[in-house]
Amino acid sequence: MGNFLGIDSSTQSMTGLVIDTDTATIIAEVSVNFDDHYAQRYGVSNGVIDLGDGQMHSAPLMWAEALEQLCRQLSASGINLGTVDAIAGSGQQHGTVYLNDQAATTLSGLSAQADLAGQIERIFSRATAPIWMDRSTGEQCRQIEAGVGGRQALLQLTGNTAFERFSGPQIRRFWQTEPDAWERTANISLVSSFVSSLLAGRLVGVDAGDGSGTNLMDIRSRQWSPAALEATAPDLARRLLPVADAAAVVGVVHPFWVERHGFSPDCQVLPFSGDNPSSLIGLGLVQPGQVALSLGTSDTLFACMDQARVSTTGEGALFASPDGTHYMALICFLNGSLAREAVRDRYGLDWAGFAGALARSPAGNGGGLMLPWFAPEIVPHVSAARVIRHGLDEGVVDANVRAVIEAQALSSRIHSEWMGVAINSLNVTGGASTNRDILQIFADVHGCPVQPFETTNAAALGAALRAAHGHARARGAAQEWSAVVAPFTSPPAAMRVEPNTAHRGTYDALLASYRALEAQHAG
Ligand code: XUL
Repeated sequence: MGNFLGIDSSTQSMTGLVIDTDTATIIAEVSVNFDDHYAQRYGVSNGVIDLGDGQMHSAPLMWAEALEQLCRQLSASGINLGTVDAIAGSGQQHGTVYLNDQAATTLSGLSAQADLAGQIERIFSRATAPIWMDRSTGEQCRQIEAGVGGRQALLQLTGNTAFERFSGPQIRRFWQTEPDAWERTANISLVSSFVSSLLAGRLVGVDAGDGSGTNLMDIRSRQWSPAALEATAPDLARRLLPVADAAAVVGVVHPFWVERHGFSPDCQVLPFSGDNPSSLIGLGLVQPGQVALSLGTSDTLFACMDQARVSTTGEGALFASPDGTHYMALICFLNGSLAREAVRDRYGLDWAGFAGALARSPAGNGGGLMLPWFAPEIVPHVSAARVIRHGLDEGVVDANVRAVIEAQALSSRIHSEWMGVAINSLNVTGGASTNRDILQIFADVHGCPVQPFETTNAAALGAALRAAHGHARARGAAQEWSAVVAPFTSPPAAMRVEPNTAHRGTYDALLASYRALEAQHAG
């Protein structure tokens, strides 16, 4: 097939990853760190401009500079950009870019004689872009929910209740607080669609994956919802481009990229998606029931779902998958490594000691349970830190170590039930995924095989895979998604941990008692 470039424009950096589908290898991966290059010029720290009062913004012009820098770094790493057949990408979700009526003509008329940022300086109706870390829109969230008939109505319509970080509330706040600049706004882009527009030299629409992080898109029809637009800001329909088909090539790169950076004039551009939907593809989750769990400070669960089901109690976000048919659930358990480390430190263990304690203790822990809320929990909602032990003596080291892991596995099962799809494979990434006793507990609790999984940048890889898929489709040689992702996302089978069927009864009983204990203390 060829070489495909995936670009992830994230909060702190922009990453480019090139895959060669003939050899199924990643042939380049480079990153431009925003603070390293642009801290002075754009006033960013960790990629973010803190404007006070919860307003967290970034600079779209900085992303344009980074895109050129990324191309230079890819070339310097030995990649001939002329061999790239197609480019797709992803952006940090939810951030909004406000463009004036000069944007479309400026983008199409770019000259290769000058740098990109200098030429597009005047296309913005707002110099900065609020991003997902913004916490200034609480009031707007409530107003939008009320405008569509309430919180549950917005949830059912768009797949999510209004979140402060989502695009719709950001847009509404801009309209309310800067009406003059709003009037000068001809188009609103997301981070993802802005970067793909720079490559294509014209305004590219938002894909359904990122569209579902706006509170503006009908999650089932994958079109902007007139009711949600109406509840958000006036004349929004004409400011948003139609939702783009993530799998359809939008055109070739603008000659700017050919002349200045050596891309082929035939190199195709696809719509970009959000970083989480893109990671779904990069983790290989293209069949319902395939799930990945990333064990970090917080544990994050990504799942591929067959239908747009929602959690009525707010236990996760729902996005459309850029594969065009499926949906994804994103569930964040705040007490991940945070809780594992708290237990490890409480008993003066290192990780080897922690693993030993797990290995020595019996499945089901003799019924002993812990609610490991060392910090306020997101899922289930727990407003203040508390650690509850039930049938568990705080003094017994091994049982406490087992209790924290069993709690996390049980909680991940209970709080993914709303997806309405049985988990049939679980890929676990992150530091703790090398511990086979941890994986065994997850396998036993979920009753499915669990595999440790090393990832690079899953969002950038997902984008490169989308580029490969879109390129084949444009040539009339469409491939099944599973065939596209498999060569890059299949963990080695030798590492697989199978569920121990002898433990099924033990964990069924423990699940019931954990559920009851949690119901008593959560909130
Ligand atoms: C998801 C979210 C973050 C950003 C980070 O809803 O807000 O994960 O996408 O880039």
